[in-house]
Amino acid sequence: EPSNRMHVLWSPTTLKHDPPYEFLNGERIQYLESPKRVNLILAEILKHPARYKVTEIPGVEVEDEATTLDALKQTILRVHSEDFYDYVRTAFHRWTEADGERPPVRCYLLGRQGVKQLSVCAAQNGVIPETFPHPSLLSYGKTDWKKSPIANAGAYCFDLSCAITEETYAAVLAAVKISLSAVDSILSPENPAGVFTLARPPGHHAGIDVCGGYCFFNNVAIAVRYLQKKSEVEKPLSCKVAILDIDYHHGNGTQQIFYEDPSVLYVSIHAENDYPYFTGSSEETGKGAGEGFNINYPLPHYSGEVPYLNALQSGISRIKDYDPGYIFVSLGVDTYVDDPICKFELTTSTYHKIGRLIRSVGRKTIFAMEGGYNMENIGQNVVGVLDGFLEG
Ligand code: OKP
Ligand code: ZN
Repeated sequence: EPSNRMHVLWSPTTLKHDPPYEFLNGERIQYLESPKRVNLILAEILKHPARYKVTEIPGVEVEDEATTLDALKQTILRVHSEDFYDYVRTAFHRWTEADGERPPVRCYLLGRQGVKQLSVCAAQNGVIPETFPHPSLLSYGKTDWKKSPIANAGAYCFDLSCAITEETYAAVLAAVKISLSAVDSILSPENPAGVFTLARPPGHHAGIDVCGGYCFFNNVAIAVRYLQKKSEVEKPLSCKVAILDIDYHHGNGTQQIFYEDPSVLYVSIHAENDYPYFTGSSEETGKGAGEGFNINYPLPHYSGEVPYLNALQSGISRIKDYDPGYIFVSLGVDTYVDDPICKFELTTSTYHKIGRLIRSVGRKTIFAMEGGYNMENIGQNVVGVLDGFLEG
């Protein structure tokens, strides 16, 4: 008999990733994907101990047993390339140690008085790209961009939102660990109907060998592979999984990872003509054996509850037809009417309805935190979805 308390997993180590800024419309602004988001959601969840069982997951320290770290790495490598993994792991230290003593990398301000050295340096700001070794520019083949830490950033990022600070690697590993613990939890004898991974950085934009959109490792994709491997031992080849991505933005990374895989159905509802601008069309339906197992619902800007729930009903009926063993929900609440960077018009009451609809599929469900940037309502909106699921 499934327990009706939802398990919530989080880790204080995820709060350590805290880059100072990002760019929006060419302007430097405060980093929107901030640690505060987790604190606000957690505070809201802790108000309801009868419905949520909260567990703190310890982070992985670099000094941790080599075997623990290696097992985690091998699990991540089922999704990401090793070159990319090594970029995320080493970028900060490669860059700041490039010239010997730290911090050697300084920023300069070009002003009317000439070049002025600033006190700010890369050690605080984190590693972000400065140039992009674009494939069409590499035809000479004699200059090795891999030697340059800064060119590496350009090669492994598709935007400027993924600064790698000294603490970033620890935080992204903790996010992966939370995601794997959620799988362990849903397969445990306690058998909860739902688990929520309150992790950050988010994951759905992270592709096989590229980060972007605040995402480094694709938490959901890694957890899906881990679940499939774990359940394969008991029931060979029986583990079909559906991913329902309800973040405002298209999960280009998740789509890429499973595009040719019929064992994972990816369904996304997102804004059309919006970030990341190069994926998310309804004509992207999968490839090869995966044809028909990728379903996109792009909706116009300013869509509200009615078109949103229509798309969700349709997506949910496709998921029911697919008949997965498990559902992962990439849960973004940046669809909220007052989100600072998004243009949908959902209200807090819509989130309850979304949760209830997800429960109607009747499958074990792992909710994974993705986006949502309105600090006044993020807690209520996330708990709205989870409460709706619990109320069924
Ligand atoms: C991440 B998630 C454009 C800035 C866009 C990135 C948005 C990432 C959203 N210049 N910022 O899906 O909520
Ligand atoms: Zn988003």
